[in-house]
Amino acid sequence: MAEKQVLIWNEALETMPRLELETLQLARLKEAVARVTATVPFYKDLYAKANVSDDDIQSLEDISKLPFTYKQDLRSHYPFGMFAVPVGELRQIHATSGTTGKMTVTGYTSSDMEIWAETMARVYTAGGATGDDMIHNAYGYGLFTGGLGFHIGAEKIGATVIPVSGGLTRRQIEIMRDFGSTVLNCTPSYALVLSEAAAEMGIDLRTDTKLRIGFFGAEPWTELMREDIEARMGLEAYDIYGLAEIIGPGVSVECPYHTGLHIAEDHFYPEIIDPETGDALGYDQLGELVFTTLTKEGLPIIRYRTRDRTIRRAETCSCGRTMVRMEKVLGRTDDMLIIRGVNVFPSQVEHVLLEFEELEPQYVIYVDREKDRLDTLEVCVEACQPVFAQGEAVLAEVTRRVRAAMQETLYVSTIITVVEPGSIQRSLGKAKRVVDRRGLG
Ligand code: DLL
Repeated sequence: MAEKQVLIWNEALETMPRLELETLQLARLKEAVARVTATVPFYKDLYAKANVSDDDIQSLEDISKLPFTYKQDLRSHYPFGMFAVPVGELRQIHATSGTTGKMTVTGYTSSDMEIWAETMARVYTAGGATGDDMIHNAYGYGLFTGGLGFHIGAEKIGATVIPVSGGLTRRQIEIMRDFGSTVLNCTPSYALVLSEAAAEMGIDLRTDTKLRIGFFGAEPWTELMREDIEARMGLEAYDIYGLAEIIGPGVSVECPYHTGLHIAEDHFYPEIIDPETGDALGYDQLGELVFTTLTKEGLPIIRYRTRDRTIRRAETCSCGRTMVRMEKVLGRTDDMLIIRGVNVFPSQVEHVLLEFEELEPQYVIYVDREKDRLDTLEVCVEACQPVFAQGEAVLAEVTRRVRAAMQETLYVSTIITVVEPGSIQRSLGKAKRVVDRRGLG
């Protein structure tokens, strides 16, 4: 493989000899388990029931003696029940939407914010960004961790950040061209939308802008999409992964060799397990990613089931980092859909539909990603007979109201198609409610 220019933010930690790293991880793991047992009633009860404690952790493999933490645990302790510090010690709060309409809330102490900035500084540096860069940050600012996570990392490396957030696509193109943006942060699907808008405006992003690096994540994307984005934008595309429960963006990122995403293992301990049995799987085996935060104070979390499916790779990387890599996320073990970076659960859709007396509880969700377009979410649902018989004007009005209710719950626009009763195929076994045509996973 040809040699690449490699920059490393924190050489001492990111290239630490494995043995030293594992010693550090073990010490931090024991400490984290002791801390959550002392400060979070949920963990105190969980470990008492399982009859385990930090004393049982004598090696990193011993982590498998501890029970898992699930998204549902965070939901049932909404909003702050899983926090290990008084709310007043938090500096920032973020949240993501969920199945029951309840959000998953995460919070950061000063020290957590520092860890987040550090891991995001590693991300930028891994992709070759420096303090000289003009960073166009098109991830959404707000409760979503994308915007602010990328923002604090840009500040940390001393770059200039344009906090443009999402939307107003044409204006974004003008900003990129006129301000001289060199780095672009957004979801991969939004990168395609940007490139399409640029073409419509007669702007060639490869020659009319200074873009050179892109950090794309928050949703699954394929190698083909990478090639497409790189060709249209004239930049090098890096995959970045993370989740709000663990820290937000910054859990792992590619280096210039693009042979998987290096995990910030000194802060986030990764495991791969069999999602059915919960048993630990080794390197090179496909399974569900599980993370333990080793250093977080606000919302420490032990053995969190991410539901993301991937493979860990242990071979040393030409970039010199010793941190293990995970392959691009292949999809999820559960049914959560990610539409334009927003998490959507089929059960949320069902919940909205069942509120309408005018509808039958028969529906199919179609997810599409047409070439160069954002993901579309279509909900096809049957009207009940008396409503259907009233004709087009009534159906149009119902459609409008369902669309509005869906937008309010999902935070994403949907196409609603109300069809004749009986026209959606019935199933003898489990109903297939979701047809994902994006070809991922
Ligand atoms: O999406 C954090 C983030 C923001 C990552 C910006 C990268 C860039 P959540 O909203 O909590 O956090 O969603 C987390 O998104 O469990 C994965 O299923 C998915 N995901 C995140 N990054 C990637 C990626 C942010 N690079 C969920 N590839 C995760 C595939 C990803 N899926």
